[in-house]
Amino acid sequence: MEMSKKTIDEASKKMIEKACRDCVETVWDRYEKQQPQCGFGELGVCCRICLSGPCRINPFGEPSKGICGATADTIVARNLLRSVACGAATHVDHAFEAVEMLDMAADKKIPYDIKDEAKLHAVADKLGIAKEGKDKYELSKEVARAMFADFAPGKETMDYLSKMVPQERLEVWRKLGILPRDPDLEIRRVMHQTTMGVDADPVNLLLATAKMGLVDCYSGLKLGTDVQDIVFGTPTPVKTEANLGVLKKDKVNIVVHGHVPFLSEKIVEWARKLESEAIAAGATGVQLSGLCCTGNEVLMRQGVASAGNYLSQELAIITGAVDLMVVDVQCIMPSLAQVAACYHTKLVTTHEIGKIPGAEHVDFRAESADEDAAKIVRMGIEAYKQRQAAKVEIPSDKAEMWGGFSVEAIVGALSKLDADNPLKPLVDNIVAGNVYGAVGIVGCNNPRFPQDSVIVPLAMELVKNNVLVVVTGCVAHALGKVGLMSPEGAEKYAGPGLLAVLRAVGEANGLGGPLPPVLHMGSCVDNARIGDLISALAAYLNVPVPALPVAASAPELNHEKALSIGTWAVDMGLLTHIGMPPNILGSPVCAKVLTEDIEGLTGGKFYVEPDPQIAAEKILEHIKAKREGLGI
Ligand code: NFS
Ligand code: SF4
Repeated sequence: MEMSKKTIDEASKKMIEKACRDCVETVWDRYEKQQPQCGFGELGVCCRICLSGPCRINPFGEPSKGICGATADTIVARNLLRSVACGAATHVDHAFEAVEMLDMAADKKIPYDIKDEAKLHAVADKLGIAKEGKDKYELSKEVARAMFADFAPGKETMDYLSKMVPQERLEVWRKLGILPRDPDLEIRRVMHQTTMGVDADPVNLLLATAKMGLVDCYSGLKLGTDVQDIVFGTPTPVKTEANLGVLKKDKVNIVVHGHVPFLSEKIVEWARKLESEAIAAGATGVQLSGLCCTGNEVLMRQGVASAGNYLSQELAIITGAVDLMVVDVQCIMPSLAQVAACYHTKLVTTHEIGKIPGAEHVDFRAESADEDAAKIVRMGIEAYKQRQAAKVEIPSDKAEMWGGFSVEAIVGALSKLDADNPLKPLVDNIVAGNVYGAVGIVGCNNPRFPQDSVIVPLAMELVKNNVLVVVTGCVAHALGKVGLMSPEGAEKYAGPGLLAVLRAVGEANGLGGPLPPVLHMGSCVDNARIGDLISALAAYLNVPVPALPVAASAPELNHEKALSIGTWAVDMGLLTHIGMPPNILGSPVCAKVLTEDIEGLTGGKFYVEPDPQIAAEKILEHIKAKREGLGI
């Protein structure tokens, strides 16, 4: 496999070459060994839901049905629904743990405080909880109870949905019959609905899929984001750096990887506290960096540098300079244990559901978070002493990257232009055409695409055409590395209209330069922030969400989570670009409903296009049509 098929990132290229020299297998080697991948699986027409199977459908003839009689449409729709439900389950589980943390923090049972009272008050207001006479712990307790109540049966739908979304969306979803009751019931129901001999109707299965998108956001993304803001603080703009060049030769390098900030925030705290022990061990200090979404969480709130995205996780270890990588859940390649074994790197798992043979497991608990985090950081300092200098090669590549653009931070920055009506300057500029529209680019890397090769040109093209880009997830790391998330990136890449607006906001905020043209809104869970932003814009303009000149994109989607988030984006009424079809092409019905018919129901639809230039054109056309619809 040629290098150009693996990545477009210079640091990655160097480390892939080093992997070859060091005889270390990487994701691309395994990808190659999997070729050709199973055509039935790719089309989604393989079923192994019951023990009569596995069954597979021949899209060109016989067999046209599984042993039970299930058609390709049924099998594809069932498989998709299960995937989306699994994506939703990860976010719901993450959010549930966060609510448990909030509840324990309110009882002062764990060493986490309630940092953001303003956010706590904002959430309490939305939920209709009276604040008067309650301190932050009492109020947090009530808020946590209200959140827990969303996991119990008895309501038409979750409060976190009905009280948080535009009324117009609520009506659309009610009419479609896709309002979820509670997340656990709905996920359980999907398991039931998709087992052998229950639902054979692809349209009914696709409606359940749309419902899972709502479970994903309102019992997952939004709930998790709000709780994490309450506990750790709502992000504000912060400057840091991105790419493997952030690793430091003379420091103890600790990399956090995974998703949940309850672990990574404590690691950050203890890495700072134990700096003197690192110095005593012969290093000049501790250098922390992050991968994937937990990297985004600590980047947004603590300014921790980004080591890279999904496809860089093995490469970080291949530098030979990572002393310890600590992981929790999701997107962690099991191969990390084998890669770490080729170096001195300590790989530490921390979550009861996320163990990897070959890694050391530290049972990280909220109650003993300080002791556990200190222990892990000390393991890193110990490992540093074993570092093999001859194996260390850190690429010099890195770029300035800004993060921390929560909705609150964006509104705060805009309020410097208009204190009474902060959204007005943005909307006025959209109306005037200086800002042509906005696109949320989110999601993963996938070895089917050279790393970042769809993400980067797509973002470049949109920014050049005066589209404001907001990002989360692994896309943020990709665009940070190429300099699109710095003031300099605005000067270099933004179209003239957009640049003028970014300059005006930057100047009003005393930044001494423009805002970056690509705003980092956080982890994948933080996609809820993008939802809040577009809801605020729709409310300001008094139009339904699908009328806005905006779109969503997951150019290099990989995880089931990307599917559940994308489904929610379609529920929101957005054109949702994806770089590849999610194993559905074996069903003409599913493909047509998801890319065409659903638009008549929610206002949104999926659009599949692997070529970033073509995708950018289509997205720009879409924005143009929406602008015309608004008469601007
Ligand atoms: Ni999102 Fe984040 Fe990255 Fe994809 Fe994985 S880290 S939660 S799923 S691969 S963007
Ligand atoms: Fe085959 Fe039907 Fe069983 Fe699926 S549910 S494995 S199609 S018999």
